[in-house]
Amino acid sequence: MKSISLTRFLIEEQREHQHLDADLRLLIEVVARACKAISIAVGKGALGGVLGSAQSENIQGEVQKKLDVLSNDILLEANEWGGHLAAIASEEMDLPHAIPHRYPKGEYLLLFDPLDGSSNIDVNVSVGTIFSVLRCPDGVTEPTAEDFLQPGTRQLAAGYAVYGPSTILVLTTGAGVYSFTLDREVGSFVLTGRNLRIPEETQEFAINMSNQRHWEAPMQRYIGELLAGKTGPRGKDFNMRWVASMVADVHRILTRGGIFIYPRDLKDPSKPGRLRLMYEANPMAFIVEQAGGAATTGRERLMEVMPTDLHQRVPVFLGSKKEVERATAFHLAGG
Ligand code: AFP
Repeated sequence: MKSISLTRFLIEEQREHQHLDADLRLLIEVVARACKAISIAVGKGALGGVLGSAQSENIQGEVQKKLDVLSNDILLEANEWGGHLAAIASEEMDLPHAIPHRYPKGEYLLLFDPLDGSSNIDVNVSVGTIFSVLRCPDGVTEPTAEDFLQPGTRQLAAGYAVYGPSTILVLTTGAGVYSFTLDREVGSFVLTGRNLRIPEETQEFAINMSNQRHWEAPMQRYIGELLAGKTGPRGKDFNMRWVASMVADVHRILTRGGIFIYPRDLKDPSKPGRLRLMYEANPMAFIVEQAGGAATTGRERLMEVMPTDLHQRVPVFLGSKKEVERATAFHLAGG
């Protein structure tokens, strides 16, 4: 069978679907090109001098790795001059990045987590890039943080690249989920998965169990049932996986099902969760829903959360529909 490049796929999508115009197509291609550059940097590891800390902190107060900073720079540099964007927001930057005046501006807003799972870089475990695309509100020429505060339902495209044994780009523009594997020799992303579907049921869960003592009662109840296995109320054994790179955990769920949970944590009541709504939760929720799964905060649909802050955190429950619905029902019942 003839291989289909990302470029060809996008051009054909543009012909068939109204929702993909030339600028959005260009945007996705540029992000994919930046992901190739990040993939090369990640792949060089110690030989590229990219491991270790950058000796700086991001807006979240987290120590930045050299690759966090490099990946952010690669994505900014690739995207600011093409004329397709109105502004860019990144998990690694306090405020949105304005498009320099010397370049034309477009109508899209791009958000990204340039290198998700960065605690895994130095130990040679999969990391990734997550991105989301929104439309700049009408009439806004100099977008500020407020202009990005749109619910996930308004996303026009979302995707991630996972830098694992192979580099895979997963993409949705609201018409199903497609995956592309990087052909390293040719330097091109090739379509390798069409209309990906997450099985509705699963026997696998992903959670950081070390936080268990800080969880709310509904979480304790839900996980308790899974851990009880065959002889418990669920009548079956569950397996557990936790990579600690959301991209890798979500990619596994997209491939073979499962539920991913980062719940609210009473360890620090000021933080309603660990993961960022705009850079991690919303794009992954869009992908998961497009693949037939579900994504909630434990209490409401993730993509309907009205953001109040560019860097806000949320609890995340996503993956196989029936499991997410069960965990959510426990939370709504309050026990
Ligand atoms: P970083 O990109 O800041 O390393 O965070 C990764 C992440 O947000 C997400 O990818 C993981 O699921 C989660 O953190 C892992 O968190 P724990 O270290 O608490 O397990």
